[in-house]
Amino acid sequence: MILTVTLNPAVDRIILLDELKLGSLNRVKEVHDLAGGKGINVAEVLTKLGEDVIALGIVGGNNGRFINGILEKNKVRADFIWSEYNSRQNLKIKETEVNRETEINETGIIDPEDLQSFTVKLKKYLKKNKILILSGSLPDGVTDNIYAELIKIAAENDSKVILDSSGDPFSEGIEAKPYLVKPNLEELENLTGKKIKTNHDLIEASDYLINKGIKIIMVSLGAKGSYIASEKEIYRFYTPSVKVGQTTVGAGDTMVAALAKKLNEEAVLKEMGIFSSAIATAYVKTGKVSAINEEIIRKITEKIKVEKLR
Ligand code: TA6
Repeated sequence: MILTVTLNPAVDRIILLDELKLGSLNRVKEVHDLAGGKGINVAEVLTKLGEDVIALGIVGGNNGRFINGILEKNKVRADFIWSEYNSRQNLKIKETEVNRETEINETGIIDPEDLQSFTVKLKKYLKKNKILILSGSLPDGVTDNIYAELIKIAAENDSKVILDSSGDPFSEGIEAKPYLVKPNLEELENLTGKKIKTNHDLIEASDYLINKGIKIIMVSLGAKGSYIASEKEIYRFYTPSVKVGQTTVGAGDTMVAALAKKLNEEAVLKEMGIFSSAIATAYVKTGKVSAINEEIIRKITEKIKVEKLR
């Protein structure tokens, strides 16, 4: 079974309006509330892909009950630690007239005791489950080295970790040598301190991480496709351009889910890269996980151009 960890889950409140007028009264056209937070989104995609997965993390309050209820309704297995604090709410403001999306993500907060209870539970799950996905930001109440600590615990249990985060939690996590990381371009530039404009820059940046002990790096390049690297092989994928169905927010989570599925199947690097690129493109095209099906994935896969760089 694959484990996902969301230390900072969220109710994603999607607000649609014509155009946001700052400092004025805005009448909302539509509101949708979703269970969110990166690891939770990954668990939803893995469930849709038919994988055995369980969403772990720390939730609380009415927002926590909402998140847990949505997962139950969508038959996504979860086993959360319950905090006294209400889980956060993240806003996604979609301006339909100007085709713009703004994310306003709350910080979130948990109690240090919640983290201790979570770690005890995680250790029990790691005895039998060997793929662990650590995904998303950290709430207040958690230090930036938590991902590094959880990666060390996973290593003691011979579990492979996929890390998808940003900032200090991500850079500190990388020092603990997770098996696979999935930075976007900006996160990769922040890690290496260098601008990335060419395939050569991408190779240099991924080798920087490989030399730190990371086995696989998958970089999402948005509309420019994606890139996957290991010590032995590197591929660049050029995905077909698609009209954005609803949003690009969450495409990275679908890519992580697809990588975990292929890692679990012990697929070769090229297949991991093609499948995860196709899934992320399918998500952008359809706008929701529930609309992704084998036919869409097959059609997109056929149009992906592959460039072998090593
Ligand atoms: O990628 C989409 C998403 O998981 C949304 O659910 C939204 O809640 C956000 O990302 C959370 O990301 P963060 O980095 O704030 O944990």
